[in-house]
Amino acid sequence: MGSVCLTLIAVLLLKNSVLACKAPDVVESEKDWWQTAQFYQIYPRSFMDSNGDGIGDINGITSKLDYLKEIGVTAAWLSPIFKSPMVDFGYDISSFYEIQPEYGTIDDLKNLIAKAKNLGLKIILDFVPNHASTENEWFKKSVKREKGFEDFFVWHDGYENPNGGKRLPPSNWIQAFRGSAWEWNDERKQFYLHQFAVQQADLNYRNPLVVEEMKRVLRYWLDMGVAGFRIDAVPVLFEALPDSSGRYPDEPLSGTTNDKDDHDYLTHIYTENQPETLDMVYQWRTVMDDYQRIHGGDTRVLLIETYAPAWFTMPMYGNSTTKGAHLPFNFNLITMLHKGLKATDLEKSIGAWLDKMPAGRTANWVTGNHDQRRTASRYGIELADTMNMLVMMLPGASITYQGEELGMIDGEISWADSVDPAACNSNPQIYEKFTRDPSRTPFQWSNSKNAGFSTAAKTWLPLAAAYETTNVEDERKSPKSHLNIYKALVNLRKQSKLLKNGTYRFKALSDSIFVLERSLNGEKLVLLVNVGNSASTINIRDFDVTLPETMKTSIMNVYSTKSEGITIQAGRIELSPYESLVLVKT
Ligand SMILES: *[C@@H]1O[C@H](CO)[C@@H](O)[C@H](O)[C@H]1NC(C)=O
Ligand SMILES: [Ca+2]
Ligand SMILES: [Ca+2]
Repeated sequence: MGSVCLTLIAVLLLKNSVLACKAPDVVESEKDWWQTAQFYQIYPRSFMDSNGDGIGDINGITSKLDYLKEIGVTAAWLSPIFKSPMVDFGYDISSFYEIQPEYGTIDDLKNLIAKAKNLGLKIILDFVPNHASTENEWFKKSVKREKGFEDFFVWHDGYENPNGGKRLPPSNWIQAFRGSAWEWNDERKQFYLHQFAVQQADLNYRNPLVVEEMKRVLRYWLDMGVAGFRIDAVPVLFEALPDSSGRYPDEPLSGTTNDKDDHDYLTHIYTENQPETLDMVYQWRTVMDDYQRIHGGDTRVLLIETYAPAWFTMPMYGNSTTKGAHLPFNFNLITMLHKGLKATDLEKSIGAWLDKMPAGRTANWVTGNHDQRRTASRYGIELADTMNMLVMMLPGASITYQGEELGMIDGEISWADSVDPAACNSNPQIYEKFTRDPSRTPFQWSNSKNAGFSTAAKTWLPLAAAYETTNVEDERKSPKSHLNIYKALVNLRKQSKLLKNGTYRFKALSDSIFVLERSLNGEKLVLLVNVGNSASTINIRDFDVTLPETMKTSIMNVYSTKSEGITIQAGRIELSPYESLVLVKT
């Protein structure tokens, strides 16, 4: 091989050809921006309020772009900012082409995108294709059967009730926020489908006019200069067709709950993960790629929300002939972990993505979002830094939900203060099981009034109690704060070719000790994690005999008593309870 190599160099007279002769795992492939990006989810309603009405807004985000830069963000994804009656806080869109007035104007958005661009930041918008608000003109026209809109939504007569009274819905399907997924419309005298709230009518993707209109929506916002989209609720895009008699199939009982209104009461074989949905995602990818080809500029990305099994999530990346989403969100660090998690759980959940991901695709890591309890509450504040370390050091793109960099915890929202339909459609006894309000409390900028989020007397959701110590201003001052650990991780990630291009190995060394190793050109970086509450002494050369005898500490979490840059024996590393530690070569 060596001589072939030399011959090649001699023949081609290329100075750098020697690289091509090394083993495949050391080729430093050029990566596109999104493949190593640090994505940051902004929940606009709770990020920053610029005009004192207690509600976050676009100008508030613009005023905090320096902060995004400070924490190393590549691209910020904004949860929906479109016109909406706010039944589901913007996920019920009454005009896909307009900005919700309380969030600002189109000009405010243009200003945000322009200022972000000056700082080298990209803005990504939320695309909510599955449904429109029943306040949307499209729905109103569909109710009236106006030409072109007759079949914009999923309509059905339902069935006569043999006992008399109200007509029966077309099938037993249940919506995400409790109760039937079918709602009677007395004007059109038919049921319409809503997989989410009654006010969120499912669009009919079997209608080519809907498909075209939604592509127009994508191009409209691409024209404003956005860098791509996060696509909401993709698995529920298509539903099964009715049979030849026009009857939609009932879904089978799951057997996991007796609560007949709970979405989990049924197994969703007809309302989720239908094959047509994959093709729609591929078509949206074509919209992105065509746009870039025509207008130039950087790759416009698609990040896809898919709470689905791997057999459906992985094909979202595309198949052998057609490209799909750049990044279908990897929710394994949410769905496969729980409080009291063990190192073996980490190994399983990480492996479940990396082992199943098709070759040549880019991984991504998510630990929280606006639909989940806060990471630091779900797994305990002990693991707040550890989860950030994993997200930043595992191969591929990282995704941070606003406040995770601070170790923000859930707010405590009473029944009276609850506003999330997932909570409000239940009752005071059970709402805490369903509510998403606790992770949506205002962002914590400082320990002053309303955590510096707003000057209003009352904010749209109450502040989380922890803001007096967990906030940007205070954490900036403390060297071992969650924020400063996060920033150190980001710096490491930005500087490290190894983290961008290196190979990976990971393993649970015991119930409580997890190790992740990244390697490139003989360089090695090790993340050691103790998820348990007792101290442990380990020999990481048992895991990798090629590791040097001594290594140097780099980044530690708040449970570590070690200092940065000290030399330790790889054969005998003492880890404190909950200690996480990044080691580099001396
Ligand atoms: C890939 O997806 C496209 C679009 O859905 C489809 O037409 C094609 O048959 C698929 N190819 C393979 C190999 O599955
Ligand atoms: Ca405001
Ligand atoms: Ca649907």
